[in-house]
Amino acid sequence: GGKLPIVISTWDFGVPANKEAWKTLAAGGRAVDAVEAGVKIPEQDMKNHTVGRAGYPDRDGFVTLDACIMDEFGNCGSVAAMEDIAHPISVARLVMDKTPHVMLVGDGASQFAVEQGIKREKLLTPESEKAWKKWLKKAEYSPLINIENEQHRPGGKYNHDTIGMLAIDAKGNISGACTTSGMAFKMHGRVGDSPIIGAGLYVDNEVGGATSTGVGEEVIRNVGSFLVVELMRQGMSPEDACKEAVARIIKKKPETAKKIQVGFLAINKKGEYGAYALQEGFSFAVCTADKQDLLIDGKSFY
Ligand code: SD4
Repeated sequence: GGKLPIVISTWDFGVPANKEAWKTLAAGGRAVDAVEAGVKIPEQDMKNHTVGRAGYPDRDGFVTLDACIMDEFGNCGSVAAMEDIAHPISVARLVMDKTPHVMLVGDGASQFAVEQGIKREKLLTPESEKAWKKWLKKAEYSPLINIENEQHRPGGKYNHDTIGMLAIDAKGNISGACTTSGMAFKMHGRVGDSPIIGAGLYVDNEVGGATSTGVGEEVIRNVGSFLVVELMRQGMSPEDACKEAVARIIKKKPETAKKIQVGFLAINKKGEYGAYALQEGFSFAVCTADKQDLLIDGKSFY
């Protein structure tokens, strides 16, 4: 670590997302603007069924999106279970910038987005609808452990993958963003960790930032991202802090922990980063002025 600016994000789709965020960082822009721009790439990707507009629906056929953003001043904004709006991260940003609140949910979030000039549109794509109808035949809710990207993992299947992104700008300020369509075929109204400040994302500009991906219920139970940041405050490295947060999940629910994936990604004030996950196969992308990397289980993929 050490070199600034830097942007890191979860999963293979973090690579193109980081590239977009980098444009803002390289131009001397703010980390908060970089992370918003970066995560919009997977949000708008029609092939991505786990984040944004092409996300898989819940079990009743509704696409409901969750996102949050947090800046270097401790400002934060979030939307949860929002329908009919393609870029939840931008609505989360507007909640942060334009309202006295931190979190808007459901219809209220969509209504606010429309008032801010964002277009209401149908999100369920023909492909997502087909996947949902196929799921309905058995209607079994059992999240897959991995999950990743056919591109690099032949045979891999998308089920749940959230983009969590953390950036430090040239001034040394830290911000983060997290956005997801949540667990595919979840119950209608279910909200995961991703839009919850402290669970799916946390930033403290004195210490660092953390974000999570995987089965959100276990992250919420342990206030995962806040825990990782607090452990770094006490002197742990980003990787050790992520590892300890994973250990808490195992300790609290050992049987559940065997069957699911949860991954944490963290960065400290110095720009050192690390990750740890319950199961193997967790990847994250790193972008600085001198490198563009994808790490899978901590090893460089390229
Ligand atoms: C959730 N954490 O809604 C999200 C889903 C997901 O990779 O990540 N996962 O629980």
